[in-house]
Amino acid sequence: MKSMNTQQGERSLGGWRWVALAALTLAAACGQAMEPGVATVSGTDPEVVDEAPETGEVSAAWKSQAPTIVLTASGNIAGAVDQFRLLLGDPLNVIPGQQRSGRREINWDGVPAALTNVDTFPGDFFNSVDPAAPAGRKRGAVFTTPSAGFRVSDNDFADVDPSYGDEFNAFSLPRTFMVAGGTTLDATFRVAGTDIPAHVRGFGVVFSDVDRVGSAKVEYFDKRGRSLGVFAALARSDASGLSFLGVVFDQARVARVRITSGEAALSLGTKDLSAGGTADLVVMDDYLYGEPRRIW
Ligand SMILES: [Ca+2]
Ligand SMILES: [Ca+2]
Ligand SMILES: [Ca+2]
Repeated sequence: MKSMNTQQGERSLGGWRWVALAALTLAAACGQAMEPGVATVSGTDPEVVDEAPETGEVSAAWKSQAPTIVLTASGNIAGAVDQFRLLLGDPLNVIPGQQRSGRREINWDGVPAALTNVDTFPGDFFNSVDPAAPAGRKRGAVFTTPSAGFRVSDNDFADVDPSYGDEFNAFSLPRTFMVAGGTTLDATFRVAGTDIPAHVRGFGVVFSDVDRVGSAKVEYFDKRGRSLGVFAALARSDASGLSFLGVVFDQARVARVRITSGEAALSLGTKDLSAGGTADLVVMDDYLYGEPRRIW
């Protein structure tokens, strides 16, 4: 990325693409979801960058606003998810406390049966601060929602409405995730296993059954609450119905993400757009994010 001087570079690799952005050259586009493959960045501020992102011949302005990488894919997303893992870095961290590098992941598949297929999945399940809790519950991500709660499913939500079993698919089997009674949630970060506020380099999410571009999107915010941009997932493009959206910044600066998953809440009798309904219903699977680092 260090040699990139144009305002936007893009290349497609095997059905998915990544887009590198020079934030300083892009017009602000607060609050607007991007078109497929066309990324936008808004609200970046040189003050939030406290170190030069790259070596080499770069302008002062460039140093202050390094590129953002947006990775979008639909259909067979496995390669894109692997590429996103590389962008976030190895290893996959599985122990509490701030690690020097790497990333964290949540695939929901280890959630206990008692917290599966109910609307009471705790938003802080993956950042327990209880010393007695297992390491697997200390991943530094906390979820909040204005809606009723959260639900993890092991049947693609077929127990909510029978039509959902065919509608949705897991990327990692068998469990998927959704807001209960709504479509939006916020994820914030902590030093894993603590209450210490943290931020991450990037965040990505797998969506299932995006029929309309814009119905599934992620907005990124810095530690001061300023938007770093809104990015929309691509529409589904094969029988799996999966889409992936991930954004990586040059350094830890994402203190919060707001995820919108679909246009309506799941409920008995509410059909997807593709099944005679009026709203595009979407659920989620894997979350991948950079190692949460303390906000100073
Ligand atoms: Ca299914
Ligand atoms: Ca899963
Ligand atoms: Ca849908």
